[in-house]
Amino acid sequence: MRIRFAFNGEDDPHEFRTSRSLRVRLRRRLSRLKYPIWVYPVVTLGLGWCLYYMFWPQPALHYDHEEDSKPGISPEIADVEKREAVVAAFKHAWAAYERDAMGFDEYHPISKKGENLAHSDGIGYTVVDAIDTIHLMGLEPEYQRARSWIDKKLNFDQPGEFSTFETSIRVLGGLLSTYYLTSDRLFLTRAVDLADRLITAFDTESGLPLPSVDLKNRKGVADKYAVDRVSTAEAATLQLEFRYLAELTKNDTYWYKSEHVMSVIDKAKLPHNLVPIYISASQGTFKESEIRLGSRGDSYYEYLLKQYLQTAKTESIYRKMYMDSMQGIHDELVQMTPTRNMTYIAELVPKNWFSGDHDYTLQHKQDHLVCFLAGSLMLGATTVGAVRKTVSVPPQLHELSAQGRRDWQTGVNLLETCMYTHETATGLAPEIAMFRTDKDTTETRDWYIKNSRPGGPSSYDARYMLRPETVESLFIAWRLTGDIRYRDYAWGIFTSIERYAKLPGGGYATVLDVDTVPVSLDDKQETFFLSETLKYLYLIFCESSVLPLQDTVFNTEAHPLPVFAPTIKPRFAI
Ligand code: DMJ
Repeated sequence: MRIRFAFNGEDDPHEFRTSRSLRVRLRRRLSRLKYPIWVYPVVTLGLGWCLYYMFWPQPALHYDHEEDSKPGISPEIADVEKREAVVAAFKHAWAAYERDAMGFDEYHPISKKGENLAHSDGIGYTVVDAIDTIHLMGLEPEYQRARSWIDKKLNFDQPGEFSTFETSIRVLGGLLSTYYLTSDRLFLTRAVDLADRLITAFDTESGLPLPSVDLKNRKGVADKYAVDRVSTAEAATLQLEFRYLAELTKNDTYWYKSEHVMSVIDKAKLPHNLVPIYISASQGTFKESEIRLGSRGDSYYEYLLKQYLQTAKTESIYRKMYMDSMQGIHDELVQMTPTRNMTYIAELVPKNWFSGDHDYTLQHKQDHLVCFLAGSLMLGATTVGAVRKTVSVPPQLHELSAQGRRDWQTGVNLLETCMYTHETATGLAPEIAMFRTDKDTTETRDWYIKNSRPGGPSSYDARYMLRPETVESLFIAWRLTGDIRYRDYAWGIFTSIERYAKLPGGGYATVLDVDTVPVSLDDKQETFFLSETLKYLYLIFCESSVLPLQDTVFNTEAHPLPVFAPTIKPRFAI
């Protein structure tokens, strides 16, 4: 039987009867409905909308860069022109932010909008993170405008939850480095105001800082999902900033509160001297969690070395902690691929979650973040691992201890692996690389991106979010070796960024899949692109006398701070 609604007399009477009885049945059904009829389509549409946003890949900008954005710069061009090209890239990114989102914490370059981190005004995330790069690049009008915003508009009296770690490394770090570079007291005054608010995060049973702070109400805020949980790297990556501020102001509270964290972690660390990524804020003991040099683990190791260097190698406790942990990394995490013998740093994953037995299994995964370690190992080899006060450029074998030689070699090899992960369709490296352990593999690369295939739907691991870690290590490697190869690598990465992440209308955006061309872009220009990636690229093409490594420590956000002989007596010592 055909069923259809018939509303005009020309239709067949049989059909009319059928449709009339259907309408009666429908009316009866409708009268039995629990809610008014309009509720049902509204709820269905609402549900559909939610599912769409939860599971459907978000619309991204598809932009075919092949046609109009060839790098346009021949490989033979001089270093000074390369440096100028990096400055032009910085201006392209900054001008778009200034035009569309000045003062907002973060920038979305495709929608051309700014966004703040909390339900309050911005706290200078982008402006303060970028201002020392602006100053270094000699961009005077831009510098004056950014300074004026910090002078007139920046206000830390903001309610909401601000990450203790991110605010310390980006905002406190940016203020302190700009003070160091310019001696302008505006930056110091602002740094003290911010630090006095941040320091309240350390008021916990163990003295470890809570992950967030309400800056207005001067109160630490616990992790919403696991109240007692603190990230190890986040707790142990504030010390350079607070120690320098303590030295400048002679207020030793900044020093002792941040130093105490190091003693808590030292007491809790495991026999191999490596640290799980989570620690208990109340107990000061490690929680069963991954051990890795990637997210939430990385800068703990970075700051061990840098705390030793910051105070002119006067605090041997950090030298010891650094050396012990590098031994642990070599014993437990350093791996080599079976076909191309590429060195990478694997992770340890708990076998029995929540058991607290710290029994682990190896996972052959390396975050892009891990690439900081290549330069850090090389820097460590020429300082902690040196048998003489100064070492040559490049270092000679006899100038390094056995451990120094080992770390140098691992650093050099790891940097080659990081470059190897740039062997993609775009020349950019993914957020996470997995390494093949199978010797008989027929694949061309002995690493891969999980859940991703070129041209297919991209996974989180496949993205390049304008991160700096490889160029950071290339910068250190260039300074320590003078090997032109590292400048060439850096230039290659820069031209890929220009080609694939640059937006013609201004700004740069995250590439969603490094292995798929034409690329799709995500609407985000991370602040570390301005403070780190472009700064390190710029410095690679500068003379080595600009911020020389022996006088400068770069905080984890690439903010340069000075090496100094401390006047405050450390309490945590061997
Ligand atoms: C930066 O914010 C810092 O370097 C941090 O330590 C981890 N990495 C991001 C950029 O990738």
